[in-house]
Amino acid sequence: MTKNYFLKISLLGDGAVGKTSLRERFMGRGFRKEHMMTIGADFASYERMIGDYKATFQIWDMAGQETFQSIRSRFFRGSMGALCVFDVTRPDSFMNLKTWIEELWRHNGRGVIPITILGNKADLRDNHSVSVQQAEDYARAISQHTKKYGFEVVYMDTSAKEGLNVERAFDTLGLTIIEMLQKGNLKIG
Ligand code: G3D
Ligand code: MG
Repeated sequence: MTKNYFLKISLLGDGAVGKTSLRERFMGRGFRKEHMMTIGADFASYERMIGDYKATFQIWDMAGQETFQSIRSRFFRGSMGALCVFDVTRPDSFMNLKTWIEELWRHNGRGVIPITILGNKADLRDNHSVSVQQAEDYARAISQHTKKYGFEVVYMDTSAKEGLNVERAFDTLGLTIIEMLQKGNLKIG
């Protein structure tokens, strides 16, 4: 019997960058979600094969409470990895990722856990947008720090609207978490 990996993944980033849209695009609209009122968040589960691995994604999404610091720290508790989302047309949402990621690592209870950086709304990219080059440089800089924890950080352009790289984003993060679990680099429980 194949082992089933349980993956608790958080979606983080400023309001309106497209977190909920990415999740809906990944899981389809008919999924069941539950609301955790105490932390203003929804979570939904989704089973899926990543290559030869069987994975159950439990995806946590903030229900419009992105600006409340106290809620943010509780939201991250128990995460095993995160998709860190900004909107390519809003450079401020890119700048703010630094704070989001610091909070994730401080409050999840396992320390420096895997992340993937997503520049969403790539379908709207123009000359004023955050460039792929800028975002890749940022991911490379963070990787210098995370390498010693056993993983590297990748950047992807996404579009929840057009479906660009949506499955690839979740699978890449999922696979990184599975490899960390296999190597014993991620605390469970
Ligand atoms: P959030 O969960 O991060 O707050 P949402 O963001 O998923 O609610 O998305 C915010 C708005 O951006 C929504 O528009 C949504 O349709 C739009 N959006 C999300 N992803 C994309 C994308 O990849 N491309 C484009 N063009 N739009 C996107 P509305 O108008 O419904 O508020
Ligand atoms: Mg949302």
